[in-house]
Amino acid sequence: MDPFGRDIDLESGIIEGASEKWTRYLSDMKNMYQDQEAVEEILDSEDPLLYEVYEISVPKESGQLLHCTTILYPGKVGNEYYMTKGHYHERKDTAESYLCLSGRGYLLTQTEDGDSDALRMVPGRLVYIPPYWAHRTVNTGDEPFVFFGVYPGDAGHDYGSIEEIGFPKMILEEDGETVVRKNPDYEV
Ligand code: PAN
Ligand code: ZN
Repeated sequence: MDPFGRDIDLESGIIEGASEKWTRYLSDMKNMYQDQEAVEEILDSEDPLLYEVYEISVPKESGQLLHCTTILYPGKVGNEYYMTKGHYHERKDTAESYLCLSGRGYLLTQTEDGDSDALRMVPGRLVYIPPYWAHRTVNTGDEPFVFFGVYPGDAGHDYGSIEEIGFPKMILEEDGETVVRKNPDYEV
């Protein structure tokens, strides 16, 4: 393959040109929110789009780098903000960098040994996800939360354990404030 360039709109996160795009709706991750009554209530009337991911197509091979933008929309399910599913990389020894382009939110991380963290993301802030750390993002603002990510081509995504156990920390709105709380349902 030859070297190439792509244009990324730093506000909207849209990548022009030959990129792949995928989307996630509430129905795709309805069991991952704590307030299941709130989930059912929303799904009775609509199935909101939670986020879109634009990915620049390169071979998913060792030595390549994948680049993508995520556009995570604002909203809540009960008092829990819209979030991504979250995953470990299939090849667990692969890292990832996220650069926040617009909006605001949090990066939630965890390891299989039970370590966890919550890092704030604002435009211009880079967060680094070392190998072996699962990662999820949360939109705590009123605007789309947009970030750019780079990770190894052969990393792959493993959603399985996160679908079952979630993350140790949750980001909630309480009395108009954004708070980081321990996930009461989390068990290793
Ligand atoms: C990101 C994520 C993206 C969507 O590109 O894939 O933000 O989150 P989920 O994949 O957890 O639904 C990334 O971390 N890639 O490795
Ligand atoms: Zn990742």
